[in-house]
Order: sequence, then C-alpha cells, then structure tokens
Amino acid sequence: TGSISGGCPFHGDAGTRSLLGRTNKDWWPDQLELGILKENGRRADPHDEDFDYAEAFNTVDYKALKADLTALMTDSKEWWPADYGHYGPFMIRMAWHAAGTYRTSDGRGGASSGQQRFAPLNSWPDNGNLDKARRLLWPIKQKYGKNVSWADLFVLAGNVAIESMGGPTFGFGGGRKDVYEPEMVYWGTEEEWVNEGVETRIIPDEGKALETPLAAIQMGLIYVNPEGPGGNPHDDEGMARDMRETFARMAMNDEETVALTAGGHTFGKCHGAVPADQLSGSPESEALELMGFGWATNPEQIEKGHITTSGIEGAWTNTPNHWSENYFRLLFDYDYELVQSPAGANQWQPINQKEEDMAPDARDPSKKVPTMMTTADMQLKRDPEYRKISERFRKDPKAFEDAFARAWFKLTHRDMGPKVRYMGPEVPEEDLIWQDPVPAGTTPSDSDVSAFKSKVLDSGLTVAELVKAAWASASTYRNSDHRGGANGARVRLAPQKDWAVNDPEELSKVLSKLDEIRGDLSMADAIVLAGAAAIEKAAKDGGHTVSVDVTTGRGDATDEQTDAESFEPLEPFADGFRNYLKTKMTVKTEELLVDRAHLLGLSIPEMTALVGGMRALGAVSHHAAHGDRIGVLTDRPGTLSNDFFVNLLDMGTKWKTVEDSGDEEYVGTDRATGKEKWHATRTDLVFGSNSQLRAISEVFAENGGEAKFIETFVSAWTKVMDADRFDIR
Ligand code: HEB
Repeated sequence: TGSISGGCPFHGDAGTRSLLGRTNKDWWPDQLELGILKENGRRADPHDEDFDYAEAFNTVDYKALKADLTALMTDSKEWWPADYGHYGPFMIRMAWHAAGTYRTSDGRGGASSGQQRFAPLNSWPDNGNLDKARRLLWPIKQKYGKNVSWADLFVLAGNVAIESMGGPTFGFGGGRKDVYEPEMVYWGTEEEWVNEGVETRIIPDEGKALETPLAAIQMGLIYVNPEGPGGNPHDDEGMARDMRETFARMAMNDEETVALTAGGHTFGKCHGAVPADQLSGSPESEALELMGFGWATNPEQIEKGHITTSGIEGAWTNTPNHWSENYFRLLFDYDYELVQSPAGANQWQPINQKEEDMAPDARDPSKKVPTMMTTADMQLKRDPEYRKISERFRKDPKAFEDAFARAWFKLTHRDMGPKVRYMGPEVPEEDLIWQDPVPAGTTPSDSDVSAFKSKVLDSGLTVAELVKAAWASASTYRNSDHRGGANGARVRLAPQKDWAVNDPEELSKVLSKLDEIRGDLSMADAIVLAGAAAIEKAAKDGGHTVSVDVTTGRGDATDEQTDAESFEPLEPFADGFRNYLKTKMTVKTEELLVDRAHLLGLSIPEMTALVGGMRALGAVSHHAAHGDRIGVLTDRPGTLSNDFFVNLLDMGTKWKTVEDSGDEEYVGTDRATGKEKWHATRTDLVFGSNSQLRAISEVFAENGGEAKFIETFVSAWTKVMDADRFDIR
C-alpha cells in the first residue's frame, strides 16, 4: 500500500508564513479587482442560492451528452488541430490535471469544483495549453447549460476520451457543482514557477522534505518534474522517490501509480517542438484580445504541430490514439538513451528503433518519428517496486486494464465524498473502500430519543465530556473532499479513537457509557444526541431554554469498512475550537483555527460563537497547558453563557505572554490587584485583538447579546453535526 505520510503539517520554522502563501494578487498584481463588489453581495455564483445542481444533472439526456462528447473528439478545429485527428489524449490530460491537484492532507484541490478555469491553476506551467482543451468543450457546455457543470464535463470528457479510443473505464458519477471564483488554497510560498527555475521541494541532502499540505514537487507542477528531480535526468532514485511521495499525497499507491501513468501515456504525445521563449505568457497574464488564451505562438506553427507545452517532444507508443499494450512493450523491449528535444528538454529515446515501432507524426500519418519516454516513465522499469508491477501488467493485460480503470475512477472521484453524492446512470454498484462507506441507519422514535437524552444527563458524564465527544466525532468533516464527519461513528475506530486531540482516555470512557445506555440507537446518533442533551442542559443552567435539533438516522461503520491508514491525514494537529495545538507550526495558531473553520464550512460569526461557546462549556483539550482551564474565561464552566466574550473584552484584565511559551500562552491578571485571573492561548486572545473578530465578540458580549450568541452557537453546532448528512439532503 502507498505510504500516506502523516507527519506534522506546515513543517518548518514556526510562525514564518501566512495561511495562503503566495496568492493570485502576488502573482498577477495587475489582475482586475472584483473583490470590492463583495461589499454589495457576498456571492460570486450567478445561480439561485437554492439551485440544486445534483437534481439538474439528473435531468440531462446522458446518452446524448456522451454522443456529443464522442463526436467532439474527432472534430478537429483549425485554431487548435487535433494530434492524430483525435482530441482524446488532450482531454485525458485535462481531466487528469483537474483531479491531480487533490491532496490527502487537507482534502483541497481536485476535480470537484471546476477550479482549472481560474488562476492560479489556469496558468500553472504544468497546465500549459489546457486552456485550449477547455475552450474546445465550450459548445457542449453552452448546449447543456446549468445542467452540466464544467467540473463534471472535464471528468466526463476524460472518460469519453478513453472509451472512444478503446480504453477501459469503471464508471462515472456526476454532481460536481461549479464555483465561480478561485478557491483560496495554499499552493506554496515560492515566488517563481518551475520553468523559471524554482527549487525542487524534496532535497534529502539538505534536509528538505515536501511541506504538508503540498503534494507537488515544484511550484506550478501538478506532481513531479517529468525530466527528473529539479530537471536532472540521471537521478533515478530521486525520480522514483518524488513520484512515490507525490502520488501518495494524491491517495495513490504504487500499483495505482503504475497503472495510471502507463495507461495515460498509452495515449497522446508530449509537445516540445519549439523553444519555449517563442511563446507568450500564461492565460492570466495575457493581452486582453487573446481572450483568456496563453502560451500563444503563430498559427502556422500550430498548424504544423510545432507546439511546445512541457518542452518534451514525442509520443510514448506507436499507436497514440488507441488503447493498446504498446507502452510496456516499448518500455521493456528497447534500451533507451538520453536525448534533448528541440525545445531543449531531457528525454529518453529507444536505441535502434524499428520503423514499425515508431509513432506517426501528429499532423502527417505518412511520416514516422521515434517514440520517447520521460525520466518519470523510465522509473516504471528502473525502480524495483514499480518494475514488479509493470512486469505483471505486461504479462496480464486484463489486470492492467482493470487496475487502470479503477485507479482512473478513484482519481477522478476521490474528492466527491460519500457515494450518495454521485449522480447519473453510470455510477458503479460496487462499494469501494476509499468512499468511506457507512451502512444506512434507522430513525429512532421521539420517545426513544427523549428517554436516551435523560439517561445521558443521569449518566454522571459532564457537559464538557459529552460536548467534546460529539465535537470529536463530527469535526473531522472537511468540505474540501467531503470526508470525515459524525456519520459512521468512526471516532470509535482506529485511528481516530487514539488521536491526542480527542483526549483518548476520556473519550473511551464517554463512548463506553453511551454504548451501555443507547438501546437501539446507532452509536453515531447517540454521540450527537448526547452532545445536544448536554448543550440544552447547559443553556438551561444559564437561564435559556433552547432545543438543539438532531437529525437522526446515522449508521455505524465497521473496521472492515474503514481504511484506517487513509484517515491518518484527517488528524487535526491544531483545533482551536478545543484549544488544542500539538506543536507550534509555520502558520500562526489562529490561522489554523480559520483553516479548520473553513473546512467545516463556517462563517466568521459561526466560528466566533462556537469558540466562545465551547470555552464556556469547558470543552477544551487536556493536552493544553493548564489542562481544562485554558481559555475557559468563566467562573461557571459547563453553563452556556457569553462569559467568554464578556471577560475577554473586560479592561479590568491585563494580558501578558507566558515566558518560554513561544507566544502560545498568555496569563490575564487583575489590573488593580495584580491577581492572576485567567489563562488563554493565541486562539482566545485573537477574538479581542483582531478588530473584525473583536467587533463580533462585542455583539455577543453586549447587553442583550447573549441570546444572539446562543442562537448562533446552536445553529453553528447543528451545522457541524449535520455537515456530512448527504444521505438526507
Ligand atoms: Fe502524463 C502528457 C508527464 C502521469 C496522461 N504527461 C504528458 C506530458 C508530460 C507528462 C511531460 C506532455 C505534455 C505536453 O503536451 O507536452 N504524466 C507525466 C508524468 C506523470 C504523468 C511525469 C507522472 C509520473 N499522465 C499521467 C497520468 C495520466 C497521464 C497519471 C492519466 C492517467 N499525459 C497523459 C496524457 C498525455 C500526457 C493522455 C497526452 C496529452 C496529449 O497528447 O496532448
């Protein structure tokens, strides 16, 4: 299996970078500023707020859509002629690059929102000329309108491309809803692109490892440098290492990596016929009249097929527009020598290639040209582990087909979350482990629910313990790839039950007690209901009657339904909601809170209310210094009150940093008497120090604000508990 690397995220010198690293505004300072209009309306999406894309997709004549895509593959356009008369390979690369930005550590990237349309991805050197592939699809997008998203179209075009060239596929699920602005994702801090000579990210001799959450080896690449680490074609070990690391972070093991690369490179060619300095800039930087196109060169060159994308030149096989077994045959049957492409890139060419093994010229089928392999491809026979797999696939083409089809399906659906989110007639029956399957639950009666809730309150478990368990269960959810969440109750399974952030001993005590009293309820429902009972009691103790609605019907997943290793990257190394920080990181601790709130789909007021509420309830990690009192700015922990905000904003308290805490811990003393009153972290004090967060804290702390606070807390809490309930949406 692949080595999905755990390790601390944001590894490096503490507090040295911002959450987003280098942003679009840094890359393209002249970009038109649209953000100012957000003052007049938060949404960039022109569709109605209640537009249900999944439902819209289901109205599409799916057969007709696929027929239109099939026809497009061989309908060559003069402005960008199809190599070998077939756009299939080009479309596969587009779909692969859309999906291949996915990374396991934060679930961001991936094909699920159509991000390739926007900067920076539309202008990454690795996405060279894919602007043309997307534009070729526009007539079909236009025809099907809002019922087919760009995101679905990219992936489906990849599938149809494979099928129309005789290749194997495993299925297709639609339902990827487009977004209309670039997602804010950390892509790195480097100030240059790969083609400008930016450093490679793994250099073991210098102690340089790939920083989590990143999954690409150089700025502007999707995965590895095809020519070798930092462009060096002689470092085989380094090349294989880089492939293994980047593909593992894409959730792919060795077998999937070999199948995908060999299968993908059965088709199409590399483009490196002219020196790159003859090309214009990237789409985002180009002249207005180019209408969003980049990497421009003159039409004559394009017509002749004199195109440069990666800089490498040539096809992998002699049959680049058909599925075949020629990739492994040519890889193993020939020795290869290092040569340079016309654009100057390093690549490998078969020695003494027979004419029948050569590829047709992309524009003139009567002309024969040598095939090639990239330094990355060469590892499929040079690396001992990859080689075993390649040899097996060569001997057993059926196994290769199956592995390719399955890995392609996983690659393109990995970030869609539970299978219930897949739409359309080609959703495969088979449940796959990476879909994190959860058995259907049942809905308990109202009387069972209220009987259980009173048993919970008599169980001797504290409000803080119950709230923490429910939070531990639900808060693994990530809006990025729709993994995690309370459904399935995986909090009782490895690895989650042992995560330090979950205070394992306390958690196990709470879970076994709940198990004892839950009757016919699923554990998943019991955990969430227990949290709700605790919050209702805590509010009542403070004089507020609230009801915390719970939508029941969750199921319990088993160990067999859980790929434990694949859950490791979901471990929070910081959870500001519980005031937990494992070790100090390159990003400020308060930025990690914002990052987590973003993954949970929370707004600024929702995040604020949740932090203040959990502090008041005493639901903080024991791991922090001062155990369960840190950030608990109240004399009555366990009562749902606005005390956190009132005490935080009180000028009677003077705050100072605790020595040797690395500015992570603070102590608050009575300004008049000098008496120690409170302990807090950066994540607490930021709600008083940051002007925007302070403004919200004031609303919650002022007269009449407590009711608003409790209302916001309860609705945000419910949002988190239900974040993964796609089964009932
Ligand atoms: Fe690939 C293409 C590299 C993986 C599919 N690629 C390509 C190129 C290069 C590469 C350099 C060229 C571009 C131009 O145009 O110039 N890849 C690579 C690497 C890797 C890969 C290094 C890792 C190892 N692929 C892959 C995958 C897939 C693919 C996984 C899928 C599945 N590609 C592809 C295709 C193509 C390419 C289909 C072709 C395109 C055309 O033809 O246009």
